[in-house]
Amino acid sequence: MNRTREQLMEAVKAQMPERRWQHTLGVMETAVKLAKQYGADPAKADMAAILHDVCKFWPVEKQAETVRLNPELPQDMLDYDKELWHAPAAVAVARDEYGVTDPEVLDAILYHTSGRERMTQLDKIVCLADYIEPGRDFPNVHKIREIAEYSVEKALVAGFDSTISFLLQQGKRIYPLTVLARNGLLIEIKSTGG
Ligand code: DGI
Ligand code: FE
Ligand code: FE
Repeated sequence: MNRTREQLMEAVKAQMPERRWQHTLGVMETAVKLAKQYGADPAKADMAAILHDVCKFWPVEKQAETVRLNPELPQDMLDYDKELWHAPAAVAVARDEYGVTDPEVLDAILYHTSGRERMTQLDKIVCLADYIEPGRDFPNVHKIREIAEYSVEKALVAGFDSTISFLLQQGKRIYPLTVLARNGLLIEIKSTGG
């Protein structure tokens, strides 16, 4: 509790392989940059980015158990792909082990993988930074980085499109909030004349 930012970073780093820590550093840098560019709080973006994948390398059963022990977290994520579970688990860890109380930061962590229907500016920025941090490499990542130069919403739609296509190819189900997130972003883009 009440650790300095450096102590928090050490604690998170200790829970993952070096490669995932480098990803976390990339998300921090990118999220702060996007926050400044698109009008979110850079300190909140930094905090959410540090913690967003803290549980990624926990055994999946421990991730699921952590979610089950906290009924206020969205239990329905456990009915979908296990890749989603590290996000709600990280909220419990951020709050209970590292003393994070800011609901905006906790929500940005919670929805960093799935997105949600009415994404806040902070949600969008953390989710997009996770897609485009400099270490990321997947088909279309260059295109999404280009779009991120002028529209956070359009870039996120492109990110969700690639994730949804990937899930379809694998024959997997899609968590409904991802579909709602994409629909919501498309409506926002339309209403601002994009
Ligand atoms: O934890 P990271 O690897 O940094 O990235 P992430 O938290 O965005 O996790 C992405 C993975 O989650 C990606 O491989 C796709 C998978 N996934 C499984 N089901 C869903 C999903 N992603 C979304 N957005 N929606 C799903 O329903
Ligand atoms: Fe993640
Ligand atoms: Fe990540």
